[in-house]
Amino acid sequence: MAVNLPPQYHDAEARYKKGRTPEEKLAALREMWVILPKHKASEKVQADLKTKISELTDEIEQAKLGPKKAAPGSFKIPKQGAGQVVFLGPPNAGKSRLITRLTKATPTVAAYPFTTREPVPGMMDYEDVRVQLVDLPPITADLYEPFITDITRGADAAVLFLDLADDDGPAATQVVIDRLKEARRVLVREIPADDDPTTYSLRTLLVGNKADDEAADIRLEIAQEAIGVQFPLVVISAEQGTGLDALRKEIYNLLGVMRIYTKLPGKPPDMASPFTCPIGSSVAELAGRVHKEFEEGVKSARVWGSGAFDGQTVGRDHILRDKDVVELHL
Ligand SMILES: Nc1nc2c(ncn2[C@@H]2O[C@H](COP(=O)(O)OP(=O)(O)OP(=O)(O)O)[C@@H](O)[C@H]2O)c(=O)[nH]1
Ligand SMILES: [Mg+2]
Repeated sequence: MAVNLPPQYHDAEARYKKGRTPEEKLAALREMWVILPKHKASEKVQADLKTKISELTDEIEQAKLGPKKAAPGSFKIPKQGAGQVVFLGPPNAGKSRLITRLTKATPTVAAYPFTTREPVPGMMDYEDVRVQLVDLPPITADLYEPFITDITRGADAAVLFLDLADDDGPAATQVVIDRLKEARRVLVREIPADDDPTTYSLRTLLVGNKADDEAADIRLEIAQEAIGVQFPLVVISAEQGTGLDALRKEIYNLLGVMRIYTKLPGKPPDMASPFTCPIGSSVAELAGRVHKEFEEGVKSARVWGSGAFDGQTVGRDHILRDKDVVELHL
């Protein structure tokens, strides 16, 4: 779908390109954001613009902190699988223990706080897809690794930890939420439609861990009043392995993606390795996932699956549904 951009947008874009300082560039980007029509056809442009605004805002703020406090090397974790989900939480809440339960990764698990110092990725299997989980260092009022700001921008969603074996658990999780907000990372149940481009909202699932503790119920009640209402909640014991099936499903759901199986003409579909794309994606968007150049090139498709579709030919703008089988015609 083509996006018709008003002439003022192009003027602002020219100012962005000519901008000599990050501040000038940011001002132009903000103008572009205001002018940009916000609808489905412009989603890609919106996303690119948001990323640029967010990156520049971070750059300007880190420069203000001076070279010493600015982020050292960044730890970029290349995305793999259906999406990337970061683990955020206070120290000792069981983030690393849970990663060892859900993936083959082996970060150190220890009975003292501040064990994890660097991001550790691992792949979680969920039915026929894989989701990338990233273990991170803890966040407290005094400790916030600057690279968490970078990593959370790249992530698709977050799991926020609540330690049900610690009386200070609910308060410690609230500190995590507040500290991230200072870094313009906002944990939310759903991304708001009028999302502020200078902040980065992350869809978040609250995980109450250590449900095996004898006073876990009381702490859960306290937490539910304070923070439980802000997010969907899953209660687990990483140590005993309870609640993990429900958790896998909720983590996958957080990504807001659907699975599409592709086939070649005259061949059976490839049911072993589906493509994943955002719920509501069109034939053209799926084609772009299969191969970058296919997004422009795809003309039609045959679709099996959703309701009435049993091999019907549809256009490139046809919206696909979860578990459709699709044959792309270029
Ligand atoms: N009782 C109980 N203990 C748990 C559970 N999950 C983790 N633990 C223990 O809690 C301690 C901390 O676990 P970690 O996984 O290292 O915690 P973390 O959140 O990664 O900690 P940092 O790396 O310091 O942020 C360890 O002693 C774990 O064995 C659980 O479900 N129940
Ligand atoms: Mg850890």
